[in-house]
Amino acid sequence: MLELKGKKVLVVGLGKSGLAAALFLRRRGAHVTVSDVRSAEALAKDIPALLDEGIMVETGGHGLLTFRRQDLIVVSPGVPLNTPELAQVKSFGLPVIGELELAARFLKGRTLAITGSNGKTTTTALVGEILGKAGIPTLVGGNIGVPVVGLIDQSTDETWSVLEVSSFQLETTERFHPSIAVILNITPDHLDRHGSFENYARAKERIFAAQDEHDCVVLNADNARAAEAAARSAAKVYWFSIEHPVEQGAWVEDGFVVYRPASDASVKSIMPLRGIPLKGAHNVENVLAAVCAARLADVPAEVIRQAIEGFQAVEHRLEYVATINGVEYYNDSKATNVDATAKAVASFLSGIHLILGGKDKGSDYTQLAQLLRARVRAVYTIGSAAAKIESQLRGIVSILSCETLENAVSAAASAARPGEVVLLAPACSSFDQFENYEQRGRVFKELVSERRGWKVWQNG
Ligand code: UMA
Repeated sequence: MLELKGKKVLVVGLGKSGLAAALFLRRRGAHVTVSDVRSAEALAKDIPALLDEGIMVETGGHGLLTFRRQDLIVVSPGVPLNTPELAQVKSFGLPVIGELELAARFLKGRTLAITGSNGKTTTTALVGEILGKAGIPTLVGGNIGVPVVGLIDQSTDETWSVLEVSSFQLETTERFHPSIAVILNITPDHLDRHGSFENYARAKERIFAAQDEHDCVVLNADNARAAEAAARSAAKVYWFSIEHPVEQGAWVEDGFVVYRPASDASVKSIMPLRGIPLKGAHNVENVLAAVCAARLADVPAEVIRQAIEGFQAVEHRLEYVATINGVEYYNDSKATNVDATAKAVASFLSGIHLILGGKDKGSDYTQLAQLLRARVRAVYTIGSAAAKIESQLRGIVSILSCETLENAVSAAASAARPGEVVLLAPACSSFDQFENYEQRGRVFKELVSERRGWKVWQNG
């Protein structure tokens, strides 16, 4: 276990992870400093609690001296490792770990970790639900919004921690060792941070770096880059596929989700596809991955079926909002990359009014061209990525430049006819206009609700 007592530890970034890590480190006897680029005013709500605990706080930028005076640096996932101060102290040999790695050194019990470019929050929530229904002491956290250090005190030797882990978190892991690791898919995302698709994919593969032959890894047989990772894994490999049977793992056969624990074992039916309450083929993949993971954690098939049938869509993931004047509104604010948007669009056959835009991450929006042509009536652009999206998609689909989400909802609602869909699946991050994707999703839902009020008032 990592010795913290009396150690000087710097926490970089004072978001959810940084706050939780700083308080944890302090309770374990470390001398803690927190450094954040935001101003003291912007961080005002958290600073008093930190000062009360005897934690020092540096705001408005990172000071090289602050970084140099430490024994250990714990970095928040959103802080790039090429941040100059970090890069410099790293080159001096100072240990730099992330909040996930810190937590992994103290978390008791076993870990089931889920990564992927898309679907990881839904799958994490679903697996957490299944294990909980099976009576297993389960904790759920990670990129889903709950820092993993916050789970440590509740964990026991019997606990399964079901963790959503991102490439940002995996970049700084060393001994993070899940008993079961899942890679749902690897498609381009966060290229601005990782520099290339291959760097990003390699960060994802770190999920199984510490695993051995006693552990399991679950991979998507239909996603080329995720499947390729098998060659570098020391763990037992299980597969899932919506296209064909797999040697060991889960797939779809004659309208049923089926599972086979080993190539020489018999195939067991888990549930009918129509029992899955979530929209879209990508959610069938998420269910297949969850079935594999849960079977590997020894959950009986019947419990898995019941838990899946009772599962509700997670907020901001293709979340149904309302039907107003025959037009359905869906909030997929979590579609923060091109692939996620493609999956959301593919969940509806036609008549889609699609809200796209936000902060660009170096994405190629032309990859949406075919789907947009076939299914989307109009695109409504918002945010700083609008000009790039418009230039890449010009001539493919009708595009209306809206700047704000408010304008986009209003324009889409006016244009949509009964039976059509207004879909927020922006393919970009939210940070240019919103605090995060959750706030963007909430604002969308409020704007939709206001329209409902307006219509009622008009009719009345
Ligand atoms: N900051 C600095 N210096 C920098 C950059 C940022 O000081 O160079 C500061 C910011 O001013 C801010 C803080 O760092 O105060 C933010 O830290 P953070 O971005 O790590 O945010 P947290 O609130 O700690 O949230 C993080 C994850 N955020 C990111 O990975 C960007 C959350 O995932 C996660 O839920 C949370 O930890 C708990 O584990 C969000 C996310 O967008 C949902 N994840 C990406 C994704 O899903 O695509 C990976």
